[in-house]
Amino acid sequence: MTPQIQAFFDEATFTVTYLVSDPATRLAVVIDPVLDFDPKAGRTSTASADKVLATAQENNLSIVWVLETHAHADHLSAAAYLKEKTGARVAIGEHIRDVQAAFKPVFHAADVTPDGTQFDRLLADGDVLTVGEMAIETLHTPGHTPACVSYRIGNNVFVGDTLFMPDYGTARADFPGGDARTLYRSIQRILSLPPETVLWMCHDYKAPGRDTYAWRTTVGDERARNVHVHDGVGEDAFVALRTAKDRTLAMPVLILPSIQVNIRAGHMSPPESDGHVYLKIPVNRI
Ligand SMILES: N[C@@H](CCC(=O)N[C@@H](CS)C(=O)NCC(=O)O)C(=O)O
Ligand SMILES: [Fe+2]
Repeated sequence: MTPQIQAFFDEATFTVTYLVSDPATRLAVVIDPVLDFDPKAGRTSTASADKVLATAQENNLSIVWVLETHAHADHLSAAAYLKEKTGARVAIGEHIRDVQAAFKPVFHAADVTPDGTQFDRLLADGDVLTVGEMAIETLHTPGHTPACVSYRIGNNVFVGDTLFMPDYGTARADFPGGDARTLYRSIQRILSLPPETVLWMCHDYKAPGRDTYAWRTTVGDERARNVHVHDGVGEDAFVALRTAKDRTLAMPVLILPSIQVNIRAGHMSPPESDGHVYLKIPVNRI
């Protein structure tokens, strides 16, 4: 079984969304869909998600799951929109509960129960979703966030923000609940897969000397030349490098709108008494 994989790159947030389908049954999943958000105007758009829906329709695909690799801190999820349009169910790693518990007080979000019930399915390490002839295995790969998971479908692994392209390195580990040492161990787990395993990134920011975006690599390539974790880089050296780099990074532009929507499985906060929806900016909290 070879899944068909179509990638959609959102240049506003450097995010890659995947439409992965089983050619035999035309059943499909969407991994990490983006809801466009203009923070200057406070306006959403479904243009990016609609491209995924149009491609699914053109190819006669039924989207049955939306899979999140984590509660993204840099873009809003279109999971709720895709669910409304297709009836797909929404799944995420079970440790989303920890992320909800951490952020509920930050946003004083009375409606958010930190039990993951906003999602249709919470995935534990080793859980397998069957979609047509595709077996989608969940690998818990924490470190960037505590709830991060990767999805393995045969020879392909959708790694979320566990790894970036070899010339860029790895994701930051300084968000609440993030941990560089834990990230290193998750990365080693991915890199222990066969060298020909294909790895699909959730983000690409280009890299010095590279002027095109890229999101597909292999375990072998990462082991040979990932600038942060190639073979031979030990845990302590990685932790030192990652921690030093994280000290230089500003918060993502969309972290505040993203997290409050994404812990609600892509739903906005409930409308206020005037019927309108407001997102919050907690002051001096993160
Ligand atoms: N400039 C981007 C940065 C987003 C960001 O922090 N991305 C995370 C993944 S969610 C990361 O690991 N970035 C690594 C880096 O910027 O070097 C933004 O503002 O959205
Ligand atoms: Fe991320």
